[in-house]
Amino acid sequence: MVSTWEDFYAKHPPPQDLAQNEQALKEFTRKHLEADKKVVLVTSGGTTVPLEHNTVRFVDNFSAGTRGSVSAEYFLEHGYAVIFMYRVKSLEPFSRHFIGQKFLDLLHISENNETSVITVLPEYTQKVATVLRKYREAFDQKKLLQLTFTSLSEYLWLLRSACQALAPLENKAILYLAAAVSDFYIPSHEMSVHKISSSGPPTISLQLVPKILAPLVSLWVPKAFVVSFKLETDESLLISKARTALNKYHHNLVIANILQTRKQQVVIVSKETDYPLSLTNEQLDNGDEIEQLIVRDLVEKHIKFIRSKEVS
Ligand code: PAZ
Repeated sequence: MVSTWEDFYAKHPPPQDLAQNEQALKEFTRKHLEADKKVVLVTSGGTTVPLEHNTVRFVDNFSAGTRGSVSAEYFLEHGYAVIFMYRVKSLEPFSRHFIGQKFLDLLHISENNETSVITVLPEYTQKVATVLRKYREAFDQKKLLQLTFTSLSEYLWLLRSACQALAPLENKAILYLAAAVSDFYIPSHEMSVHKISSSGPPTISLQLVPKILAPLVSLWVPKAFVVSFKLETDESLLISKARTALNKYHHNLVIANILQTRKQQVVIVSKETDYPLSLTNEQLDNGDEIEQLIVRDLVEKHIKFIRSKEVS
């Protein structure tokens, strides 16, 4: 059985920090609306579906947050203000360059009169400086707002609030929905309160998540430029599924990708056309990022979209 999106919101309470996030969203979008800036909402990372109310176990969706965090940086470079809505502990713009041990490898420690002096190794100084400058500019000039979710329900509540805040920007807003959102969930009233016992194999019944693109496109941000992503593992289904989504939800674009090749190739699918964007093996080895091509392509399309609305 599929419940409606209204049902989902009625049966799942909002996250505790929603009011605070809504305030931040309101201030951010108001500032950029007044400055006549374009704003993009980038969703990134996977949602969890808890199996218990006191959650010990959950079903997760695959996504490292690379697509979203890299794209957010390129949108900033193109002059967009960015709302980056991401899964807790997935990759974030700027800090993604220095994750894990890589960060410690950048540093040098020397002892000086019992004082430890830590510096960036000379061979990395330029890279750190470049990233740091962009990071400071984005935050000091309030061009980047970061908000987090973990579970499917938190994601859906925050997404709706972000859309409500973006609606006044009309066609100046892009929705770039790169998060990997679960298609299945356990309704709140069917979920075990405590940790499921392991004394026997559990029977877990998942329901379909209502398709949130429907109200998003038709009700929440009907004037925005909406881009969804389609991830498949079977190449023969990719384009047909992307097109089906476009015909069903009437949004602007689907970016289709295959799990194993997603960093090297995507297909940009609109109602009329589809074409690949790709990197050669050499470009990939050099550290080029396919998100640079994706964002450049979208920015051009967004400019045309805004112009088309001005003349019509
Ligand atoms: O986050 P990541 O770079 O590891 O992966 C990106 C992605 C594959 C999750 C994204 O490009 C995507 O396709 N998102 C939508 C997934 C879906 O069909 O639900």
